[in-house]
Amino acid sequence: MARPRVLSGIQPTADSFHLGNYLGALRQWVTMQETYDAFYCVVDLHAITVPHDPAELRRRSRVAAAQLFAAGLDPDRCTVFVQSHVPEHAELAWVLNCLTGMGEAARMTQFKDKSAKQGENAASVGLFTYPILQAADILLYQADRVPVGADQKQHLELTRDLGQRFNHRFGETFTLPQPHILKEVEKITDLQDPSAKMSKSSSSPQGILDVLEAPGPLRKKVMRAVTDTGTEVRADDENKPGVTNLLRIQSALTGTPIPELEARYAGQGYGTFKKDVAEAVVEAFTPIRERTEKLLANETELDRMLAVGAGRAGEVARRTMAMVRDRVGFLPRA
Ligand code: ATP
Ligand code: LTN
Repeated sequence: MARPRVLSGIQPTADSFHLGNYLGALRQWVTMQETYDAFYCVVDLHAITVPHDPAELRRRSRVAAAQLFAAGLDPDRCTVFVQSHVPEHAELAWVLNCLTGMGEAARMTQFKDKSAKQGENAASVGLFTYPILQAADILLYQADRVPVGADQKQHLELTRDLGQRFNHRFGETFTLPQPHILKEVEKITDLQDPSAKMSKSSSSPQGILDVLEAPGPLRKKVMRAVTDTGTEVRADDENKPGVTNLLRIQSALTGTPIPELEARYAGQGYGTFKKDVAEAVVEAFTPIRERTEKLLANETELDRMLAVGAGRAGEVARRTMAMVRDRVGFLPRA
């Protein structure tokens, strides 16, 4: 029997991925390549929904791809590609745009947040239709599972709704995907503001742990992370959100259950605990940073790996799109 399919994407909108991307998404991508037919893309079409610089986008797309390989995605086990290399993403997005209600799109909370940041009328129409392009990414590959962080739940619901609507109107065409969200790491928070998710577009660089950052600054940021009143290392989302976030990080990185960590640091205060968290982060990131640097030193080879990925992704995408064109009623090209 064929393996179930997985697809996910990540935006090349920063010079490095951060710990939230790594724990919330990337690590699952690496695990899932073993048991799924996996497709992972650097979503550069999504990255231009906000103002951008072309040279920077080109650089960041390569840095993003290099980090994916460096984190453990193996081109022999999964397909890694750049979204704009497969034009069917934009083509399917158009068809889905025409199936989406204005009100339905206007309810997306990420659009509301991001457009509010830019000033109401400054936001692009592309930002408005961002989740519909995301639905196209997923449906194009007939994905069964989509590993993401908790912030993507609503976009996954829209994807299922659009897939179902298409199937209903035009005949069974798309697999309806399930989100794959790991509860323990679904929302890693900002080290300076434990009420906000760690985010590339966050205002405080002190609150973000970047995968490509040097050990010195990483350690400093963990040591300066906002903790809570008291001295007890204990998980308590309500009263100790800062410490709880660090416990989740430490537990995910070392594979030690949280109760065991609580027992280990009992009576020791925050200092020793934070030092150990910092070491766990440095240990996880250092090999990825080193491999990323190596991959970036040979752009020709990196671009070749991405071309192989685009070739494989394109085959699947063209198959789905041929079906979609026919079902929608577009004339075949003679
Ligand atoms: P931005 O904040 O600019 O939207 P981002 O940091 O959320 O960017 P994305 O490229 O949008 O990064 O997300 C890539 C993946 O990482 C998604 O699956 C997303 O859900 C996940 N993710 C992002 N931030 C976190 C976080 N703080 N905790 C858990 N998962 C996260
Ligand atoms: N919107 C997503 C990125 C994304 C994505 C996808 C995730 C674009 N296309 C397809 C999963 C599947 C985000 O993480 N902000």
